[in-house]
Amino acid sequence: MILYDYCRSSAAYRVRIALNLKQLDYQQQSVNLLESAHTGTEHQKRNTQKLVPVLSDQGVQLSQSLAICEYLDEAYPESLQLVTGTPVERAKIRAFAQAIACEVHPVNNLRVLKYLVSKMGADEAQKMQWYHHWINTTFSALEQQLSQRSNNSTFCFSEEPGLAEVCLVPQVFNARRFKLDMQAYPLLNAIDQRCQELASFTSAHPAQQPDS
Ligand SMILES: N[C@@H](CCC(=O)N[C@@H](CS)C(=O)NCC(=O)O)C(=O)O
Repeated sequence: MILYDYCRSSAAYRVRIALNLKQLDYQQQSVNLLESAHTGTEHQKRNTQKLVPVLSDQGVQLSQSLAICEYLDEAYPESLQLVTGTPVERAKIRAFAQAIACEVHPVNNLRVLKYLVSKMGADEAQKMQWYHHWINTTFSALEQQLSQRSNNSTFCFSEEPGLAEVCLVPQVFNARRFKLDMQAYPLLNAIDQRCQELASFTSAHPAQQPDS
């Protein structure tokens, strides 16, 4: 498997964690977003959306980090499953993951921030305000959701990390990078800290990547 990624891409960070949790071997090929390598013809052949990550497996190139994670669960069912439990439990895990991947991340993505500054005239303070607003909106909801859990599980929904943490940890990394105070979210923060004790997460960290 080849993962086309970039160290600070949080969507690629998700897939690195997923591959590590599932103990699947993969090679990495860097697509440098800061040098706009993702907009070049080579990467466009891999993904017409010109985004990372792309996972190449069995001769096929797959895009969209959540689709890739679900693919890995289906194609490699013998290794740890990222989405587990009853249909209701699985729906809750997916809802948590999608709250981050579909609500926060798209509006805080590099190209959106660039557009805000270059086309809408936002200054640095306004950009930060925008960034924090969208993280706070979803993190408040997720913190509240976790506080209402009937069990007090070690991770979001169970005793093992899975798709929820695959999405949470990179988003917390981004929040800290943009100087958001995580103290307002004690449950999310604690789960992030627990994940940071696991090799699957630490080796996926942006600072540990060959292109960092
Ligand atoms: N929904 C996509 C998002 C992919 C995405 O936005 N990737 C970012 C890096 S985290 C990217 O390639 N950004 C390039 C840009 O914004 O120009 C996924 O989950 O894979």
